Amino acid sequence: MRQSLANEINDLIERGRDRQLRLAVTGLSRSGKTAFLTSLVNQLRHAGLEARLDLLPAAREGRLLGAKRIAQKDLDVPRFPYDEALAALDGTPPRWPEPTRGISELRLAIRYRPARRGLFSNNTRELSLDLFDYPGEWLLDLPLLQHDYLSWSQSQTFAHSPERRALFADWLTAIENLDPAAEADESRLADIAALYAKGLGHAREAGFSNLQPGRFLLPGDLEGAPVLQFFPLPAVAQSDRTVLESLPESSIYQTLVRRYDHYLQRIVKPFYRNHFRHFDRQIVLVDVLGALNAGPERFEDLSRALGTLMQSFAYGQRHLLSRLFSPRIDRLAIAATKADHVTPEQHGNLVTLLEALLAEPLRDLHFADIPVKALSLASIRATQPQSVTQDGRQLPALRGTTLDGEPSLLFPGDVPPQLPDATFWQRQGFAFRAFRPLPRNNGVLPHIRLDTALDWLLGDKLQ
Ligand SMILES: Nc1nc2c(ncn2[C@@H]2O[C@H](COP(=O)(O)OP(=O)(O)OP(=O)(O)O)[C@@H](O)[C@H]2O)c(=O)[nH]1
Ligand SMILES: [Mg+2]
Repeated sequence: MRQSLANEINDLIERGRDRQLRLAVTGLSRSGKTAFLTSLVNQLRHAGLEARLDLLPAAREGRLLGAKRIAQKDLDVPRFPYDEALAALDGTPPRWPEPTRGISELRLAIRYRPARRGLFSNNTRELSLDLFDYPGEWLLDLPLLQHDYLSWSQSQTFAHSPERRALFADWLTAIENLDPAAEADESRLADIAALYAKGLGHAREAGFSNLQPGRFLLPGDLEGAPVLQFFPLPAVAQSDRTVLESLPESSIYQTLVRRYDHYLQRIVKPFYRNHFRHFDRQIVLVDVLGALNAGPERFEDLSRALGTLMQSFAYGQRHLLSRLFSPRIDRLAIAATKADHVTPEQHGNLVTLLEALLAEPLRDLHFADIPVKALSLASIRATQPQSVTQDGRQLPALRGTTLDGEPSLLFPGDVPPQLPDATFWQRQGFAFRAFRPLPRNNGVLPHIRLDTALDWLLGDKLQ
């Protein structure tokens, strides 16, 4: 206890001196968090030497001296597998880093020379940057903190989505005649929970994002534990709360309530308390192109998932969650990742589309007076832009190598500048394929605008 108080005080002093920055890299699964972190470490390691960070003034002015990984604070959290990620990217053929299965941490010491020289003109300074990585699926649990079992059940509607209903068909059949007041049967509940988890898995494969609880998709060490054996009961939406609450302890309803509460108290809350508090800056990574590729229903689903997710971050004092999160994030970036999937003249549209997708949370952030920058980036480039001549006209195209090793030259399509209407999907849609990452150049991962993101997120601390 005393030790942790000492740590807290130490942290405060460090932050007071402007020497420590905690950056939350937030994004749903496959949004590009691990690629972003890997590239961030790689660029900062090579800053001042081989890295191309012209849009970061400290680098451009030759003041950024590089970065080094240092011992992290929480010794019981694994270290971010940077070397493994690089080994995959350096492989023959180059591979993308593996999807993340657990939490890992990273602390970087960034060394720089201040812009204004003081009395001791050659003094260098250090900024320590704390980062952590986690499976995107787990982030989806954040909105659960705003719900109790009943309101969560009520929020799980399937009525408006025939596609979702089809994906969850087995589970929906299993709960059709389930009486919440009936005596709970352990093995039956376990079977139904397994069907629910299977439905979530199908929905994820089909490209949906708004999937809860996240641990059902990636249980980690909780595989098979009863705490993961619950599911919503959409049928209770019309029921009276007091009637439900007076059901016996052994009823299905009360059993599910207990498990949900346990999940919230023992899994979700500690996860956020230990890892999502005390951030100074945040970058929200969004795979806009992936959602565009997947079709209209998934696109709306992503917008909803991000909306509820960002609402849960208490930037002000309005939320119940402000007790869990300190409202310290004073600057935020939102980024459309994998921008190298489209030709450069589409990047502007990608940003306005991202802003449209996040319109609701952006309004809240504006209200809370939090400065936000929207941008598109590629943490690790996989394509090269190239112009091709067709019918005497110069057209932009992309050259890359598909994951199967096929060289490919294509124009992936126009990105709509606003939320697309039905005609967009009918007329054109959008199609991109995954490409192999490009090899490192002089040890540095090729990127697009990672320096812009770094400048916004930590440039002022390097002055
Ligand atoms: N072309 C391109 N593809 C990228 C880029 N960043 C990520 N990707 C692709 O997106 C996939 C997911 O990226 P990750 O960084 O693993 O995503 P994540 O957010 O860590 O995902 P989880 O660990 O599952 O939560 C990668 O395997 C790549 O195929 C990029 O800058 N350019
Ligand atoms: Mg990851």
